[in-house]
Amino acid sequence: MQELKENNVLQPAMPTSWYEASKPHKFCPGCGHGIILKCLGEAIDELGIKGKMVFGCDIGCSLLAWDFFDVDSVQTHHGRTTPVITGMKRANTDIIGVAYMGDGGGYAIGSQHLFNAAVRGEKITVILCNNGNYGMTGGQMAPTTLPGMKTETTPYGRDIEDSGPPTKGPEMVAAVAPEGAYVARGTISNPRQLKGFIKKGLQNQIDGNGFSFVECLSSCPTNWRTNAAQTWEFIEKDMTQYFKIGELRAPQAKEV
Ligand SMILES: Cc1ncc(C[n+]2csc(CCOP(=O)(O)OP(=O)(O)O)c2C)c(N)n1
Ligand code: SF4
Repeated sequence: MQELKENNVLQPAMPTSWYEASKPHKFCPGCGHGIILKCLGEAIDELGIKGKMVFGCDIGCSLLAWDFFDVDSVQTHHGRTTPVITGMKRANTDIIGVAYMGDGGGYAIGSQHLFNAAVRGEKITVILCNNGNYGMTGGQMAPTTLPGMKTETTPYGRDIEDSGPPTKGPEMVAAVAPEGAYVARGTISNPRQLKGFIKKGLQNQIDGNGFSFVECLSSCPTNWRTNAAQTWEFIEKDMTQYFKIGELRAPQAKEV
């Protein structure tokens, strides 16, 4: 959808849950964070939950979203977004709490928080951006770096004999979360589907069912050192081959 701005230039319509004064956003050109946050913004709009939202972002490039939404927001220590949002939700069960983080935050330094929140079935929604590296600090190896993938700390490619295989977060969460969990993996290369997964993850919290987790395959062209075509190909061919797209746990059959 397009809308005319005051200067008569056509602009893409922004979700009303976005904070317009903070745009243009601060992510690099071609970064997937913006696509994930657009999906989240549209999902918030469509569910009509803007007034109830609390958005938490992590350290890593997700922190650039600290003023992204026109909702109560908090920026937390590395990987601690999950327990911070958990505490807020426990203190006020009326809120809809979203913890947003990178794969470094969620699967390395914050993995204990993600794992235990999932085990306890906390009624929050965690959205994790999997871009295969530590983006903000210059592209070091992350738990999700693919076998053979070159990063700043794996200049000859990730050797899984040394570091083990890449973490499959949704599979881990799906294995340990109690009944009522919603777990899915989407990709920025299919935003319509990704928005649907995020919407179901929010609806699951609205319904009070249990823990919700959506991993989003994403791009980091700055550190991957890829052009637009190479970026897309890496997500579509390499990432989705290892990280399978789809829903792993879905307690509700109803449409949202
Ligand atoms: C305790 C701690 N250790 C290390 C850092 C440095 N640090 C900041 S961002 C970051 C990487 C974040 O990567 P990821 O979570 O994958 O998010 P991305 O930037 O890729 O979106 C690291 C290691 C830190 N801020 N705090
Ligand atoms: S460094 Fe990577 S993850 Fe961070 S804003 Fe730039 S492209 Fe996005």
